[in-house]
Amino acid sequence: AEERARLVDGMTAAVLSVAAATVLAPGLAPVGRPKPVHSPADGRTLVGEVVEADPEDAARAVGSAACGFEVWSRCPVESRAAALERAADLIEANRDRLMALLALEAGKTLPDGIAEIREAVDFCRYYAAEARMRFGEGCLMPGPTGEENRYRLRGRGVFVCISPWNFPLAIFVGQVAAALVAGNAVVAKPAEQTPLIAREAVTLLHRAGVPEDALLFMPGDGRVGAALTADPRIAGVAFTGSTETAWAINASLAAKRGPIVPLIAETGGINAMLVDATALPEQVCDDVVTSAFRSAGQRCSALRLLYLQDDIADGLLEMIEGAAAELTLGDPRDQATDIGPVIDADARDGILAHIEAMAAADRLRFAGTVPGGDLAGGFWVAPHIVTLDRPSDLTREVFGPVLHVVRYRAKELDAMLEAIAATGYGLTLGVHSRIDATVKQVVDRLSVGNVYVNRNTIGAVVGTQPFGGSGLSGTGPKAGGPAYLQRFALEQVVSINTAASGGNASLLAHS
Ligand code: UN1
Repeated sequence: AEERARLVDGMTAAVLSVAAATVLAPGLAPVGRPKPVHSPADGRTLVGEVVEADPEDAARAVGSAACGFEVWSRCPVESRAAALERAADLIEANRDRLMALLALEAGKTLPDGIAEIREAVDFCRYYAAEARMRFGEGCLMPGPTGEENRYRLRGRGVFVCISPWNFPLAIFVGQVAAALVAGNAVVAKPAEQTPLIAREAVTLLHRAGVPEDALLFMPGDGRVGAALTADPRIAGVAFTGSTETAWAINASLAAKRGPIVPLIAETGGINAMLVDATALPEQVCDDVVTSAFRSAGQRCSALRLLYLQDDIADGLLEMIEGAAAELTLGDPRDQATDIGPVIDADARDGILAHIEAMAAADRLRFAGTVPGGDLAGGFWVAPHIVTLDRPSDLTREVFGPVLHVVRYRAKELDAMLEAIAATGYGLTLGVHSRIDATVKQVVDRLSVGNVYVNRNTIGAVVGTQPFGGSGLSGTGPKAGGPAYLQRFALEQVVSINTAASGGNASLLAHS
């Protein structure tokens, strides 16, 4: 217990006095009143302060970034990639401080914190390697003698990156790193709930060699994001968050500007897992608990709707409830903690309202317990299991540790697949079956971005399991995959009459 207390105190001391200020232009001191940021675990530990941006300052940030773009886009791809690799090294070197911030500001458990830092580092290194292969002088296309045709990728201009609070380091860094290495300048707007971690990432990227005017920082609420995406000078938007916000950004891009710019959106899901009677019960139990309850269900990849074949449903549900009852909710800095708080009071109230509605309809089957004592003022939602008659009873994504269970008979499999397709979402899907034909039938029927067979449905690995969905779940391309950088880039083909030119390939060298 003493060791535990020392660890907790040490982590708190490591980050106190952190400040996140708007960066609208290099060297410009922020104005505005600092706002305190408190830990979601107890609602009162002061993590640091943020000076938020004024939406009216969006134009200035985009203007600074437009100047930054002129220089940054002309840097050889090798120096942009090298800057990302230095940023990866710096993130690793600052691991303890970042872990502490992830626990304190975002309520992340230690295993989730470690995984998130790993993912941020992987994004930097992966996109650096991808950029070296795909950008630069470009590739020669086949063509007649006397002519050189070169296809190349370049930055587009100023990208706006809007990131979520549930991966405040990994997704923030992933979006920004991709946009930067492709040759764009970036105005980054972190989630309102997690500006301090994002500010640390910006500081490390600047220290790694990204010029200050190639990466501007505008913490604040949705009005800041709306002002940025309405600016006619921006060249694209990368967004991860709710489907509703992606919809609004899309509408704003369409309405407010003539030229079409890309929107790279990664949004929500009503993610399902199908379990048939041939599945291995222990494996299913472990994977369901991990997918539905770990990270307090605050992942867009998390499991929401579990389909159990009725022959095995009772036994499995008992096992799952037993395992859920073993989970410890508590201080995210404590090694014994499995699940931390949800992000804020609004999140908690929304999830609890859903649970209450389910309880009123007599659907509640299991409820875990929340911590009290020092943590009573935090934002806690215990794991819950509810049963539904029909999958269509769940019409929206509930972003918390609530598992909805539907039973099906073997002959209803097709109808269940139709029901999953009918949600319109397509992010993650789990299948537990030892019949190959069933797995194939499920995988082929559904247009889901990431399908997991006989395993859990979270924690996609950069470069190995590119991540992202279709339909209401996002536009693609998948983050951490080979198509991602291209969407941040402008394609250009340069056709040269070599006989009438001074040289050939050297014309485009160093671009
Ligand atoms: C998100 O939750 O916003 O696979 C997306 C996973 C994560 C999900 C990130 N990469 O669990």
